[in-house]
Amino acid sequence: MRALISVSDKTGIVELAQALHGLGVALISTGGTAKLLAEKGLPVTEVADVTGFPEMLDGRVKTLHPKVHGGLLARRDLPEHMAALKTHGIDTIDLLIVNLYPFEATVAKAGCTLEDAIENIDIGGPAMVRSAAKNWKDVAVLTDATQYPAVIDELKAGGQLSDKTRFALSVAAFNRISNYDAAISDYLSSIDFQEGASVPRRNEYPAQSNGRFVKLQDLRYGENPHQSAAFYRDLYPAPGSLVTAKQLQGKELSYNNIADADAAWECVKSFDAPACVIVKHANPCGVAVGKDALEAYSKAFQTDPTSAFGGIIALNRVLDGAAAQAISKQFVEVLMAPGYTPEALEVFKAKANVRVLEIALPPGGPTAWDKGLNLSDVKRVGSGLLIQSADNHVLQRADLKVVTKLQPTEQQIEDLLFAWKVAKFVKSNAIVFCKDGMTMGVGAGQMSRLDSARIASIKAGHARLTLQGTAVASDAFFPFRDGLDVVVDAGATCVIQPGGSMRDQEVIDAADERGVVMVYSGVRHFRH
Ligand code: 93A
Repeated sequence: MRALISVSDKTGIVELAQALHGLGVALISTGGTAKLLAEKGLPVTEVADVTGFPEMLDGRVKTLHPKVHGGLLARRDLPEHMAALKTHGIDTIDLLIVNLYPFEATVAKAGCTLEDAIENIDIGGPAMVRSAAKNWKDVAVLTDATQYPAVIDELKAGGQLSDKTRFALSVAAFNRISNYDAAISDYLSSIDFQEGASVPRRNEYPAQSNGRFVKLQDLRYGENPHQSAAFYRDLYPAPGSLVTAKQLQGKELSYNNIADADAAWECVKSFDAPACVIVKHANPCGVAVGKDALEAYSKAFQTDPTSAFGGIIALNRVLDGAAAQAISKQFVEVLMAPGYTPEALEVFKAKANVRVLEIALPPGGPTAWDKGLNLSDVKRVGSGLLIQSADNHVLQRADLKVVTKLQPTEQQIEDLLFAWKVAKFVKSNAIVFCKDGMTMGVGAGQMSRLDSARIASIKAGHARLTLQGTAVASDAFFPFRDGLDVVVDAGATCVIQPGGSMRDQEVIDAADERGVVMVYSGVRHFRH
């Protein structure tokens, strides 16, 4: 039996080589590894003596030779293969022990130059590993020091390795190569290339992350207890995204907690002013801005105190003691904020179950942070995937087009922009009544826009809020005038909607007839 040993990480290699030698295995090795083994008194043949070629190009070409790959790839059960080996004077290699140039560790070091990274891309090692792993029926390949003891034990016990062991080693080898290649591709994708820069500038959040995910945790169960689930994050998460959160206290997050927390966080971080968002079943049931966290929360809570029970609450300001006191009066599942004062943390210490998350807000403010990031939104359908870019459209004041005779007041424009911002985070069909920086009624997730409008006003009634003088946002156009009539009947005096219906004129005429303002956003925000 012949073994080829070529390792960068020499951990445990001497012991392994000694054991193999004791079993009568002949050893072949590359420069550095051969030197170490020879120093330990082991008989070892240099690969250069096997190939008849010196290691060249600074070691870039050491083992890339038919005498190596022929010895690894030949099928022992095919006489033609064995005859070809004989013709070309090639001996079989039955055991391959390789670990690769430390690419991952090299690029993890601060100040790593591009040149250093490139030199640490192993070519010959993975090539041999692939050859051996492909020919697993005849060749065993070891790619990690943790595999050495069991292989030695098995060889000592029976003189050879089982098919099962060789197959498992082959699978592990291909997994290693796949991770290695992904690390190279991820590193190179992260580089913001600049001529002449030896230490490359790296984009912390490269657009390209190979769709790779890192498991954060197994979850107790999925949306329902009979479903299993786990939580993964992107290899390079977007700054300020939920996966970057630190849990300061409370019970373990559940699948539904995480889904709702994401909705609340995405919504609250779209506001500049101090804001609070309360989410239940993936929909905001209260959103408000205020002079501080306390006022924002108090207003958001007023929208729908019934639904807020057991809600997920997100704020875009450091939570202070006063706001914490107010929030602690209600049953809250998850609390999210960019920070907490010691007083606020003290308040929640007494409520050990409340999951308190701290998440840094993304740099650059609500409208800047996700630009240039290739964020995508993924939905599983049957055995397929639907992938789209994230809905990161931010409506500007200048985008508004007034279509009615009546012009909006300054206050109405403010309310309309606020309502539009919220509607983007409400499941379709979304109808959102707002006034003075707070939601007054939210109609979500109905199959008919009319029903969403009716539900929003019913809910306002339950919360004893008057809809007189409110602004309404509709996430998609009104196909008929009836939807507009419902919101105006409820008290709305201005409406924002995308426009674009065949019956736009009918709806504009209705708005003029009812004496309300209507503006077009020109964009739609379906959310399903
Ligand atoms: O530079 S390489 O890509 N070219 C090769 O032909 C080659 N063969 C083995 N790197 C190559 N190796 C790698 O050298 C192995 O994967 C291992 O990591 C390392 C061992 O070198 P040494 O025995 O000289 O320390």
